[in-house]
Amino acid sequence: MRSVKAEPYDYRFPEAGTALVVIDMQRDFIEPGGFGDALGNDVSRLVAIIPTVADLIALFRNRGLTVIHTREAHLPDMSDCPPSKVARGNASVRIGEEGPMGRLLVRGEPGNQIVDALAPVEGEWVIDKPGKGMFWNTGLHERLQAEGITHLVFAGVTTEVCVQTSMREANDRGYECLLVTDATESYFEHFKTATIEMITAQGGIVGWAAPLANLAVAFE
Ligand code: C5J
Repeated sequence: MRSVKAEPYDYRFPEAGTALVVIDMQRDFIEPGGFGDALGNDVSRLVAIIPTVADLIALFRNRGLTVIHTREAHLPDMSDCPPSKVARGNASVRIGEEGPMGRLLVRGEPGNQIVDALAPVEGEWVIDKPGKGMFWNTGLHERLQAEGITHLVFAGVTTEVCVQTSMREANDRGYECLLVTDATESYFEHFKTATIEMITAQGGIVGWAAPLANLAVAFE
């Protein structure tokens, strides 16, 4: 077992049974003209974590560990997108509509791709998820179980929406979860802070949190 100095206490993980999950580092959320931008958000906070996420991916890649990338993505016919999700909010362009990078949050569109700096390499898992959480309608739990993965390290965007939802879903399924605090971001600073507090409160009710530097030390 390896051990990371984390909140609320040290996170212990078996290297072979641990996967990295990078949530939704796709152009739709990170680049101007995407879904995040269409909702009126300033995407620059999310752009800033790209180098840290790249270093985190390299840490797992170099050790030959499982790396999972998710994308919030709907089928082109939108049959996996509830009308309530399309109607929600006051977006200048809605989910499924044509934006500057193609149809928003639709599989295969340019905006639905992971940003170039973090592009998946051969052998890494790419999970298209129609929900905010990574388990609904994806078959991911079964795949993780088949690989003997028991521990999940989380990064990506946004901290309080898809990252937190996926981490809570994972916690309920019995995975031991660590959030890498400088490899996740929100459009709203206080939401990120609050999410980390919620996750680690009450003795780690959802899981653990630590910066990348602490995780890197654990791998030495
Ligand atoms: C959102 C996400 N915020 N990936 N998606 O709609 O967090």
